[in-house]
Amino acid sequence: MKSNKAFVATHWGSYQVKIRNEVVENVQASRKDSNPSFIGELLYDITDSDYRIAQPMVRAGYLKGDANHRQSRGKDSFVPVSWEEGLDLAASALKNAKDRAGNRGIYGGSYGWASAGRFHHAISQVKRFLNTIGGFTSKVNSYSAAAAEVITPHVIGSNLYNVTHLLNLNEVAKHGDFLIAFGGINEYNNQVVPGGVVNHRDRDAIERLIEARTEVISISPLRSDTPSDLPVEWMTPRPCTDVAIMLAIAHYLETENKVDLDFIDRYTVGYDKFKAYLLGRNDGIAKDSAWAAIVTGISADDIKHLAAKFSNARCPVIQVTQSVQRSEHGEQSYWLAITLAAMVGSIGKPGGGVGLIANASGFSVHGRPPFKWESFPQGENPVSQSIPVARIADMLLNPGESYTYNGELKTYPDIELIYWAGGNPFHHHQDLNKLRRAWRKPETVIVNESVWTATARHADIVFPVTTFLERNDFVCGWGSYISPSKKALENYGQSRNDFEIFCGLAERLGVLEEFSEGLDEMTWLETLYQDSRSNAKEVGIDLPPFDEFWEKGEPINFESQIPEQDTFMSQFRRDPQGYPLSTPSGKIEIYSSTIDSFGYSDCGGYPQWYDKRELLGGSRAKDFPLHMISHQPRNKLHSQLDFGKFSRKDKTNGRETVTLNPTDASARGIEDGMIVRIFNDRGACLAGARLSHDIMRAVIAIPTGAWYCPDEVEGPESLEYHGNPNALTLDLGTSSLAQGSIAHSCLVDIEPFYGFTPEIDVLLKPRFTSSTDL
Ligand SMILES: Nc1nc2c(c(=O)[nH]1)N[C@H]1C(S)=C(S)[C@@H](COP(=O)(O)OP(=O)(O)OC[C@H]3O[C@@H](n4cnc5c(=O)[nH]c(N)nc54)[C@H](O)[C@@H]3O)O[C@H]1N2
Ligand SMILES: Nc1nc2c(c(=O)[nH]1)N[C@H]1C(S)=C(S)[C@@H](COP(=O)(O)OP(=O)(O)OC[C@H]3O[C@@H](n4cnc5c(=O)[nH]c(N)nc54)[C@H](O)[C@@H]3O)O[C@H]1N2
Ligand SMILES: [Mo]
Repeated sequence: MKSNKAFVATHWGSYQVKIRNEVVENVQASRKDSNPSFIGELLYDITDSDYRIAQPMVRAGYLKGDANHRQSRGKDSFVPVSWEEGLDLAASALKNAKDRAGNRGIYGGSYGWASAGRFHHAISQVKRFLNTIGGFTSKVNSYSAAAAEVITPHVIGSNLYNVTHLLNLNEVAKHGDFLIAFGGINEYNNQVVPGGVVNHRDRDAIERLIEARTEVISISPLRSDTPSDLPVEWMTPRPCTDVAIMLAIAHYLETENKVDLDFIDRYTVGYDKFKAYLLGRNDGIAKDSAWAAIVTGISADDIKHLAAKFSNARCPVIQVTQSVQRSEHGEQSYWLAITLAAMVGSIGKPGGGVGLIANASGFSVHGRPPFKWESFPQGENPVSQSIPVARIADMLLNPGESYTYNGELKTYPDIELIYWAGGNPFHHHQDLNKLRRAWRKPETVIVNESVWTATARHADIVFPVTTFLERNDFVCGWGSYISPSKKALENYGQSRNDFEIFCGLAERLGVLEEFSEGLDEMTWLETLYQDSRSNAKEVGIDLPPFDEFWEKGEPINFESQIPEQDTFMSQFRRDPQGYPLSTPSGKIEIYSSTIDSFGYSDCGGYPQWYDKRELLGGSRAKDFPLHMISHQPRNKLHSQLDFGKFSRKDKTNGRETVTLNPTDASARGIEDGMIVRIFNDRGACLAGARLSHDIMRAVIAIPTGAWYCPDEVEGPESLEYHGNPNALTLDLGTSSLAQGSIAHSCLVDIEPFYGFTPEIDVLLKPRFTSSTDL
């Protein structure tokens, strides 16, 4: 292919790309996108040979079969091998793992965002493959919102992702008059929608909010968490104290007789138990604004003022981002947000109520099509064992130990082999020093990757995969669009699609027919599309036949065909007996006897405040007096394409940029642009300082996504060179209930770094050894 054009689709938008001599020459967002994401700029660097993996690779110590080879994992050189050799080695490692530990000994949770296509979805690919060979230990829930995912079904009887449309910002602009946004309304997070997006509509909704003059309160440590042209009142409680603000509002409503008792009576259970806690009848502590002032650092008057406005609004709305629950006891903020909306009786009203994981990922403006988009079927997993996703390091370090999860007492399995495709645990997991230790447990680690991420560098066998520019697929996110994604480039080097890699392994393990069903890429695509088209037809939506869709080669918008949808909450509001919720009581559970019966000391029967290990104002803050927020990166998706020019231009002196308040900076002799060391007793990383008044005092913020680049030292004395905040974060579960990630609960300190500034070698190729030199 000398020069060609193709339409490709990603989690952050659809683009027309022009290719010349196998290099991306031009990237043009779809004409159907009213507010395209700038992340598309990263596509220019997708074939950069400095970062791509060109050939299957095996770690030298592993290939030699050293008895203590696991100790050098992550530090070793790699030996380029042929596909035959690599696949043979991986197939026999899988066989050996099964023999030694059974299929439970294979960890295939393989969490990650991978790419957006329905067929080449790496996680579906790896799971289907492992299922065909007898199954694997899997994972439940996400890093994004585990606490919310587990608590929400107990409280309103629904899967979290079925209730993201409970609150639509367009409806808020139409009907709502007062919105409290915990975690803000972050525009740049809305660039990304899981599974793809064609038209970014959040800007539209923001403009409607501006026009409607809806009063918005943003509760967040960063001013930039709301669009600069949206007038908001910015409140800055200490991070991870949102629950205290919510409790004080609830206390105000109760003591000022502002609770909608009819609503409470008809639609909820257990308010009395919660009320006794609010008033301090059990513990002698009223959760009033004076109490909340001590916890949050916001004055009691300001909290009361906020509560008064909330209670007097015609249609008050409360929304919580995922960030708010990605912290210790994260379950409570979601439970309380629902409780507050119930107390003012606005749940189920048009434009009112509660928005869960409301603003990020465009959830609240896209809605979901009323039928199922088919994707590459994962099959059935014969192994029933799974772990909460963020407990991976605990699992590896503590085989046989027990832990709690959502009412169950479970045991960590003994893992012999990890297979990862489509994620970057050495980006996404907390306390990466701990993960480095844990990662030595299995005998074999296999990773499919297109680039030399830290995870690829911590593998024994690395299979090079194509990117979405090198294969055919289609994408359909949560909106009313379906977009083709066409092969624009030849496969980079010897890379293959995940599908072909798994076909190669399946063949060696005698299950090829079962895995592939004898179909190739285009036949799978056609099958998945036609099955989805039949699903759409059942609800009266007409999509063109596959050939027509594929030949046209452009996104289709079927919005005009989507029937008006009643949310289950508005049905419940209209007729609570006719449309009960799927909770034990059929109502909103302000008190859950189910959760109470679990007997957890860190998540009881009604929403409440629990003291936290890492909190400003707490005892640990004497040693580490700054709270570190590690938020999503604005200019990329997590760690993807971090090496690209568009990601690098926001770095400072080549390292991730950390934002801090000038007062905190000057107290430490830190100037704008300086290289700094962020540290605590779990680890340290370097970063480039940026001073700003748009961040509250005693808080620093550093985006995630800088490829992890640790030194050889491990543990608290280690230094990460590139600015990866997970060198510092705490690896504990949200609570005994959900065991979710608590990335945002993290205290640190920061100082100027005057030492020799080390090279960021994760951006250099790993060391290679030729097989003859072994
Ligand atoms: N401190 C802190 N940590 C966090 C968070 C935080 O807020 N703070 N947020 C958390 C959240 S919400 C999330 S969702 C996670 C995200 O964590 P991840 O989803 O693991 O991050 P990504 O960088 O998207 O990793 C995807 C990887 O898949 C690879 N990939 C892409 N396409 C393909 C493909 O077709 N095949 C294969 N085999 N590989 C492919 C990419 O190259 C990339 O390396 O991070 C979590 N970590
Ligand atoms: N550009 C871009 N967009 C993305 C992603 C990406 O990688 N890049 N990732 C996507 C994914 S996987 C997810 S899960 C979503 C995540 O969506 P979120 O979880 O909402 O995103 P974050 O960026 O972690 O946090 C948003 C803001 O919350 C504030 N915040 C943090 N802790 C607290 C707290 O305790 N209280 C309050 N009130 N505010 C707090 C911080 O100031 C932060 O900037 O974003 C998605 N959108
Ligand atoms: Mo996420």
